Amino acid sequence: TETETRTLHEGTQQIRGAVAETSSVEDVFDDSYKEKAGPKPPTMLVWRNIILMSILHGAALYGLVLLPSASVATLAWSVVCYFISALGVTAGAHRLWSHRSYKASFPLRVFLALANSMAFQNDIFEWARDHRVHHKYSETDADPHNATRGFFFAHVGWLMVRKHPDVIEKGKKLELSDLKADEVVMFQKRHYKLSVVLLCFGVPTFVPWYFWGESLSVAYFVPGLLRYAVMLNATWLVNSAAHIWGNRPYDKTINPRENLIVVLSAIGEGFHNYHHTFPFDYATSEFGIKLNFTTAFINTMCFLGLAKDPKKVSKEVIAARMHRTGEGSNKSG
Ligand code: ST9
Ligand code: ZN
Ligand code: ZN
Repeated sequence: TETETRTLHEGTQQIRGAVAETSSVEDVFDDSYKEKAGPKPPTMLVWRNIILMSILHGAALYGLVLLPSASVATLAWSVVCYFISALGVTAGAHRLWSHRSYKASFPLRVFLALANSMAFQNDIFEWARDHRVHHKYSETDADPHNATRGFFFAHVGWLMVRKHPDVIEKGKKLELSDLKADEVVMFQKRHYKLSVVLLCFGVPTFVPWYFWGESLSVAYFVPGLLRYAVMLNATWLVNSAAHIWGNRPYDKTINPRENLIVVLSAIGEGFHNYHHTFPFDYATSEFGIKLNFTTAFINTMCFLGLAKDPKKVSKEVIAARMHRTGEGSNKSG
């Protein structure tokens, strides 16, 4: 089966080549990497993160308690903040910057970078670097949120311990020049902390308080902290749930799966078996805009002339791949 995997790997590279000759994004699974033999390095807890994450989730629970006293306008604003910050991750850090699955104009990149700071999930550069090692070394020691270490580690545990040395070793070898050359990415990285204070916490709190007289505590705990915590967990479910539960219609040899709950909460990012099979497809799904708000957003941006060159895998290639490696294929896995 090693030659089989090798052929698969080359096949994916060829498709990428056919889809975009110029692309050099390192997001295709690399089967040549082998985990080091011998005992694993000890898990080193990072107490600062454990404490901050616990406080955040406690505060989010308090936001839940305050929910009935929030005005309708504040609830609507919380939803708006959820969608903006989610787009900063899905359309921004993920589909644009990690995978280069479409091209975005300067104004769109500025919007996505601001939205990304509202999401406070590490700066775009760090997010995309970790995400490329996740695809390239998926489910191994060099995957930052290696799902073979269990649900909790893949979900949030990985943010509470020191990284496995292989994540850093392999990450340092990645091609990241496209990110370094993007002035919007580098600007956001330079001003990351300030942008998070203003956009993840400041703006969501200020708007309801200033424009419709919401109480400061409701404004801080609902569109601020509750929205942030829910959006984080929705994102983390892609790494945990969608690597554990669901179908594998495209490639039954890998762990990532199609998970409807994650599709819904992560505004279109739960078609994860498809996504790991064809990481450069801008829709991250076979089905275009179906249940996929992010794809609808990118289509709208293309329509408005703010984005272009979305990469899409053809129906024929998808069908051939499903036949060859999908759960419905006749080969025994
Ligand atoms: C958050 C991120 O939540 C969530 C990401 C989720 C990804 C999801 C993907 C799924 C698909 C997309 C779907 C999107 C759906 C969205 C839906 C929305 C509704 N390569 O990091 P350090 C270097 S963040 C190369 O300290 P430690 C690094 O540069 C939440 N190098 O490692 C540094 O070098 P130098 C808020 C790397 O000490 C050195 O190594 N944020 C790499 O092990 C040390 O780096 C937090 O909670 C790499 N890959 O600490 C903070 N990695 O020394 C979390 C590192 O030269 N982070 N390096 O500067 C931390 O506190 C720490 O990173 C740590 C590890 C404790 C986790
Ligand atoms: Zn994944
Ligand atoms: Zn991805």
